Amino acid sequence: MIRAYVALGANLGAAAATVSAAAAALAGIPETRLVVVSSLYQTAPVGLKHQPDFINAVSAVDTTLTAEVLLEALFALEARFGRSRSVPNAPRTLDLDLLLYGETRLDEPRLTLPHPRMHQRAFVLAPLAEIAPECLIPGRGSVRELLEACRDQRLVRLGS
Ligand code: PH2
Ligand code: MG
Ligand code: MG
Repeated sequence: MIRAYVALGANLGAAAATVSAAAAALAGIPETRLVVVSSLYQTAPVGLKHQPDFINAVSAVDTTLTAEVLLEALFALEARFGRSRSVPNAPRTLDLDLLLYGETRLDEPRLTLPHPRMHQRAFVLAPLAEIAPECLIPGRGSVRELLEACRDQRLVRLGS
């Protein structure tokens, strides 16, 4: 079993309902157990500024799938929740990102682990710190310390 962490984000439509439903749907991925889901957070958009706030959360799962097959399952869930891929960072009904897959470090065209920007993003680090306060990001450091460094990014914890 590998412990993996998945980031969930949405900023179109009923974003909170979508993120909650998608988190629950992680339990339906084969060979995968949903361990815990963080609270929902309302977060200022990072990157493209002029778009609605996001709803973000992070889930922990235990899986015997490979990272690549787990990623495929996440893409399939995005599609099920109506995601259409337009330009990078555009508003979306659902974004699921594989953040961590055990301690794996990987740099492939389709998949980089740890997620290459997670250590700079409060919208990932705050929910991750909530469910895994002792978590270390391979090559980057402790989630707690990294979160301290992005205090300026606006976010509000909504409860789960
Ligand atoms: N996702 C992005 C870009 N910017 N900003 C917030 N607050 N939340 C996100 O999930 C997010 C973002 C690209 O996936
Ligand atoms: Mg993303
Ligand atoms: Mg994505």
